[in-house]
Amino acid sequence: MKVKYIKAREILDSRGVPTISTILQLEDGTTAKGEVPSGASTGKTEVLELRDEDLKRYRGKGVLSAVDNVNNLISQQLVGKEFESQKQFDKFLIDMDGTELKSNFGGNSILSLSMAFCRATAISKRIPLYRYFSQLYNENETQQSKISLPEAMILVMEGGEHGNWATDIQEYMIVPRRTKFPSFSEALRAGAEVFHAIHDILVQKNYSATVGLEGAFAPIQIQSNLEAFDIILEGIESAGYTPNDEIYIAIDVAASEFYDPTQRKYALKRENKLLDSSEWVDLQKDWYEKYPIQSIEDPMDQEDWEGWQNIMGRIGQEKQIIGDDLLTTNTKRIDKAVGMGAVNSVLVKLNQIGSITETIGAIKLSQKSGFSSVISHRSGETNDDMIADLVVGTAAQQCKFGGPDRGERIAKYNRLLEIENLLSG
Ligand code: 2PG
Ligand code: MG
Repeated sequence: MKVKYIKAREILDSRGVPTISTILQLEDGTTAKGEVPSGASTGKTEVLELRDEDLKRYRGKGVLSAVDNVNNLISQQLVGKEFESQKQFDKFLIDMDGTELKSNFGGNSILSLSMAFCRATAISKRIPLYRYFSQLYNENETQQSKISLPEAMILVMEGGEHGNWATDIQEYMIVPRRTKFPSFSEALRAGAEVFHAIHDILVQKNYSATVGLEGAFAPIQIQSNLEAFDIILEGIESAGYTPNDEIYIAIDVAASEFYDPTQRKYALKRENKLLDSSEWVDLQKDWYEKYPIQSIEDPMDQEDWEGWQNIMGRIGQEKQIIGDDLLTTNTKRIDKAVGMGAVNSVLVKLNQIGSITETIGAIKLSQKSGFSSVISHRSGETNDDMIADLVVGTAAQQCKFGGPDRGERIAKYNRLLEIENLLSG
C-alpha cells in the first residue's frame, strides 16, 4: 500500500467545535477519510488533542496546527512511502512523533491518518471494513474470534458535564439484553421505544425534554440522581418491557468530574453530600442494589485506585465495572488494572490512544484478561461511523453510541443495522 496523497482540513464536530478530517489516497487510486471525535469529560492520561489556543478563532479550539502538521511535516515523509500493514503505518507515525502522548503532532492528526489509511486499505482489498477489522484483530492469533453484533448501551438521560449537571451521574443507559431479543435491530427498537416512553413521562411531569450533548434527555428540573432511575424504570415498563429481565440499566458515573482531589472527597451536588472514597462506595452499593443497574462505568476518580479495588471487592462479582478515564484505552494502564483487580471491563475510544493499532491492542488485552470491552463514541462526534465496524470486527461485547437521537449518534446505529442486514444475506 503506497500512499499517494494526503490532505487534512478543519471541520466541525457535533458541538460546533473544530476537529480534523483527513483524506488519504493510495497509489491504486483508492481514497478514504478519517474524522476524529473529541471528548468533554476527558481522562488525564489521554493522548494530546492538539488545539491552536488562538483565542481569536473558535475560542482557542481551532485545529489548524494539527491540520498543518498533516499537510506539511507528516506529508513530506509519508507521501510516496509503501506500507505492508496498518501496524507498520501506525508505527511509522508514532515513531516520527516520538512522544508518549503524541504531543508533537497531536493525537488528533495521527488518528485521522490512521483511520483514513485503515478505511482506504479495506476498500482497496475490496472487503467490508468490519471484516478488515476482524483480520487485524485476529492477526497472529491461534484462536480466531468471529464477528458479532454487540449489545447496545442506549443513552436515555444525561447529566454531569454533558447535561448541565442535571444529575451528578453523567450517563443513564438502557441495555436490551441480547439473549432476550432475536436480533440487534429488535434490541435497538426496544431501546428507541423506551426512549420515546421516557420523553412522554418527562412531558407529563412538565420537565424539559430537550437533549444534551449525546442525544439524551437532560431535564434540569430533576430532583436527584435516583429520580432518573425511577423515570427510566417507568419508561421501560410503559413501553411494555420488563426491567432487568429484558432491559437493564447501565450508567457512566464519570466520578472524576466531581472528585475534589485537594479534599480527597466526592462532592455530589444533587445530593448535597461530600463523601470520602469508602462512604461513596457504600452509597453506590445501596443505589445499585435498589435498582436493576448491571453495569457501572467510572464509579471512582481516575487516581483513586484504592477506591476502584474497594468497589470491585464489594460488587465486582455481580456487576460490570468499566474503566474509562481510569484506563484511557492504554495497555499500560489496563495492565495495571489487571494486576490490581481494579475493573472487570474496559471502555475503548480511538482518540484516547490515537491510532487503530493501539486501539486494537487495548481490545485484545482486555479480552485476554477476561474483561469485556465496550466500544465508545465521544461527546463531540462527527458522522464518521467507523466505530460500528470496529465493534463488529473485534466482537466486542457492547457498544456505547449515545441516544437514539441526533444524526452523529444515529450514523453509528444505522451502520450497525446495515451490517446486520449485510450479514443476514
Ligand atoms: C464518556 C464519554 C462518552 P466524553 O465519558 O464515556 O460518553 O464522554 O467523550 O465527554 O469523554
Ligand atoms: Mg465515560
